[in-house]
Amino acid sequence: MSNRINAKPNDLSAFWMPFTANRQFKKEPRLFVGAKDMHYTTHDGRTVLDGTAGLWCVNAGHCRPKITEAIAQQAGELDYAPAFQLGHPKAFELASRLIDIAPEGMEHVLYTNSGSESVETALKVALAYHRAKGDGQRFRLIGRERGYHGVNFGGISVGGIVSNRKMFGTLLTGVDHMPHTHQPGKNAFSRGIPDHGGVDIATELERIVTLHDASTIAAVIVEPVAGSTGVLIPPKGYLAKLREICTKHGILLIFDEVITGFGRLGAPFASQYFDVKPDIMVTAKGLTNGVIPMGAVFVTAEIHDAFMQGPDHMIEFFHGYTYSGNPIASAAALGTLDTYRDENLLTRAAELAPYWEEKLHSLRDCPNVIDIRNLGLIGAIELKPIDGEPTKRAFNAFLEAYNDGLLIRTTGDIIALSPPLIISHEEIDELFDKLRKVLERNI
Ligand code: PXG
Repeated sequence: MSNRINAKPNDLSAFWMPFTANRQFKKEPRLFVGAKDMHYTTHDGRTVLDGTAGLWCVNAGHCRPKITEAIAQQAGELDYAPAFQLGHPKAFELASRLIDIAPEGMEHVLYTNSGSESVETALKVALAYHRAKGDGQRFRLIGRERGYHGVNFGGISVGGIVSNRKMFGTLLTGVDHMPHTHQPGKNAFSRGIPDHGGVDIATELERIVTLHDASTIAAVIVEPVAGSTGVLIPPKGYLAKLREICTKHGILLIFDEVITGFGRLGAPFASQYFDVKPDIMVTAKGLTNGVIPMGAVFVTAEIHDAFMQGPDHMIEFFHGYTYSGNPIASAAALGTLDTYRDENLLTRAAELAPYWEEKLHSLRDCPNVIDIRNLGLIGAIELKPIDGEPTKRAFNAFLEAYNDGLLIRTTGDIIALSPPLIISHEEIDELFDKLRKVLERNI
């Protein structure tokens, strides 16, 4: 208690920051104090071009009026309504609006507060669906190497990132992993969808099915494009083949569209972009433009209807959150959908993609660049690691870019780019000019 008296507003020590090199950060803090459209303002008064839409979420750009007004209005009208056994109009309106833009076949929406919770919700729906159908022996969940599905126990269990898993014990049992789709030997510097290996890599799922028997497998979960582990674009035919194998064996296919959802590839969802339909779709981030925490899980009528049995007064699915469909989050999401609709943002990435691709791949001649990949308004530049110091080269690039007024993301020695979907051609030029200058310093 006595410490409180000494608490200073600018003391950085109390906040243990997420996924951050805390000691480095606190020696040399980077704080944002404002944002508008494509730019952040830093605590030392500089402007930074947002090359990553925050953390892949601010798809409509920053501080957009329809969203901020919707939030302010809702906060003064109905701040909170209990989520269980009661409701409020905007949560229903939002679900209908979401179904309107969702891939055909998605008919119902469950709300969460983050991508991680959306993943847990999807996995639980999958297990409970099979059980509701009398197929409760289907308990296995299949993920993929280099998959990222958030940080909760289900998500790290099906995820495939060793540093996110190794500290946390036994995780979920009954989980297996498919191989990742990254084949730099064959597909380096592919423009858009890589040509090689898609069907063969997907067919590895058959091997896993043979090992465990299809009758024990509930669901397969993948990101249509793996984002966090460095933008791994699925090679031609991969997702369609996964769909075919899952359908053949009665296994549910879950698409984790936390990054690919809400226009990132040039269609509302990756499912539409690739023309492959999942049974369950996981979203968050762009749902509210990142402004208020919220996620949504989409399911087919078949899945939903399997739960609708027993007496009417009984709860059908024992799952949900205090903040499921929170009024202010729902209002923020509606303001976001209005903005996307009015500015055609859910398809804008398709128009920008050729220019984006050209500019991105023009960095091929920069020092230490060993691969470049892209799809929609996503790009990645893979750098040759510094001998004995993996991740340092990309982290240096991040720091230098930040000092030069450009926000990029790095993972391992990969630079990931995913700007707001409102970016102009001139801002794309500026982004790549700044990045070229950083890379040419041979960091
Ligand atoms: N699934 C996917 C595919 C994600 O990308 C999550 C689930 C979890 O979402 P929450 O809202 O619980 O964080 C994510 C999150 C990065 C980066 O730079 C990516 C994420 C989060 C933070 C940084 O790659 N993805």
